[in-house]
Amino acid sequence: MRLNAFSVLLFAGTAFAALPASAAGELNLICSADVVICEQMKGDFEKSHDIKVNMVRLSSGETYAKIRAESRNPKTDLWWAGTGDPHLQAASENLTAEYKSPMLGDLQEWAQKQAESAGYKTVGVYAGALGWGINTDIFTSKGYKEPVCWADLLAPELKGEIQIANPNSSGTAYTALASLVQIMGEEPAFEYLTKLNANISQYTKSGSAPVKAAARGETGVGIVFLHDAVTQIVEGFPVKSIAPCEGTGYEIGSMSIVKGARNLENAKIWYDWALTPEVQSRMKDAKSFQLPSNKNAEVPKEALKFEDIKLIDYDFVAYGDPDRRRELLERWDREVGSAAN
Ligand code: S7P
Repeated sequence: MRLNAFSVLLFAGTAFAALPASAAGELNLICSADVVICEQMKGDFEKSHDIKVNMVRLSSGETYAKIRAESRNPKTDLWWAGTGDPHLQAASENLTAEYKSPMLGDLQEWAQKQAESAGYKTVGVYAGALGWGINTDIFTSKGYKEPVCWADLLAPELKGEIQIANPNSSGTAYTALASLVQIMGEEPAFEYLTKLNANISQYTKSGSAPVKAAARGETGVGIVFLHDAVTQIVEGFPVKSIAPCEGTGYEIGSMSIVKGARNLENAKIWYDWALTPEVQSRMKDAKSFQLPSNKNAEVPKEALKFEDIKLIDYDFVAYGDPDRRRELLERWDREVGSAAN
């Protein structure tokens, strides 16, 4: 059969009409995990969908600030990954949109709870516990004692040997701040952080930077998520991961659709896709070793098991509250950040 110009147009129009309006186009994405997994996710998604992903990598606190600043004219459609607290803070300020993915029922209880507590304006995509990674070569050559408890990080011999991120920009560091407040109580936690400041050489912008610095021998200790320390171990660096003896906090890494997203249907397509077991099982290929939220996803053999770590009952509702965030960060700036070297 030969098609004339009219029938081609008619055919094209019919075919186009049969597709969902969102089957092509763009998606403006902020990714708050490590850049390697961000690139893998973007690549995999673009291979399997006719949607171009415009991605930027920003730390969790930076993303929250950007989404807030753009709330009247959102430029971002979807925020994938990053610690759950700022996602909850964004949800409670109505900066993110309610969406109940058909995948919800396949998720772990902690991921469903995260969604429920935020009126389905966010959802859990992975989980990981906080701790630190030490450079074992530095510890051996300098004869330092391995810190196994938060209290050990105050040892005078560790002066200038520790890095942690700034909790204003980094979700990892905000999790550390909120965890210490929950473990010790607010006054003792700030006393502790003031003392710890003497041993901190740098407050980095990104959460995983401290353990990357430790891996390369630029610092002895990086306070980070334990899975970020495991990544460096798997890369072959002389790093050991340590979960603090007093107990520690954890993250529910989350995902949210921005309210007023210009590419809403595409954002939903990514959202459902990112919750599938296939996608979550691929995270380990980017050496991303968090615990996946889909019950049917493969748990990487390198992932640290929550049962082996003394975890606190992290209060996501209280520390995911925007006012609580503001209070803690203002106090941190006054008492710790302003005194930093
Ligand atoms: O690297 C993976 C990971 O630790 O990065 C996220 C975290 O928010 C890092 O970004 P920040 O700079 O905001 O700290 C975590 O959610 C994730 O597990």
